[in-house]
Amino acid sequence: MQLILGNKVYSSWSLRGWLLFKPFGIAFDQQVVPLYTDDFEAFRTNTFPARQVPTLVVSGGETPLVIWDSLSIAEFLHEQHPDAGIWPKDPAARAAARSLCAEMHSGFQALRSTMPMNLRRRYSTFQPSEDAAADIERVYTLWRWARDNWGDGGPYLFGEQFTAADAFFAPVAARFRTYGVVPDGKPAAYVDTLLSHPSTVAFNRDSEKEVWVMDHNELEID
Ligand SMILES: N[C@@H](CCC(=O)N[C@@H](CS)C(=O)NCC(=O)O)C(=O)O
Repeated sequence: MQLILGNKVYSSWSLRGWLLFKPFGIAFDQQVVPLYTDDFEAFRTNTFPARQVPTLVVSGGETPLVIWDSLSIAEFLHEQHPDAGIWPKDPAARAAARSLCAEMHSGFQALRSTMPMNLRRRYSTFQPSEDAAADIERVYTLWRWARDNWGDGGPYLFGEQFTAADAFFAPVAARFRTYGVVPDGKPAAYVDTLLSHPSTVAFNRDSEKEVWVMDHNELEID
């Protein structure tokens, strides 16, 4: 299986894709293709019909299988490795985890557009817009709700085991660090948990070797 990723500094969906493999011990090869470059256009041509990263290419069949969306990758890996713990075992928790991922996938527009992931930067003067602040509050609400209902036995949203829901929120934690968003209480501990997970740390370490700069992901503030 080859996982095609964008620049690790900037690509939040690539971090999600990475965290669907690494924490679960699922083996994969990776290829990093910098976003919005000729190489990215070549990736689109060569990996039809994928348009975005992360994209998973599964070889071994008559033709390679192309899976080009993080939720589809999560479901495919869960089918291949049902005991890996990608989704919680309990059906109610599993449905909740899927709902959290789906909301991350389709919502949080203000947070995603005005606070682009940038693992290199730390801003001290950033002020979220009203809409972004509402998204941030919604994130806290969802984290508290999941942890209050299922999080008792451990540091993750569903307790002891890191799941896809944690993978989907890890880039949000990275944004909070970059933009100086400091939650109170339990959400703060959860941000630390996500950022100190060995697989997040490994992704971050890889990102430090990258030299590409995407101007539209760089804010003109301190
Ligand atoms: N729905 C996709 C979103 C992926 C996505 O937006 N990827 C960005 C990089 S973070 C991308 O490939 N952007 C290039 C483009 O849209 O042209 C998923 O869940 O994987």
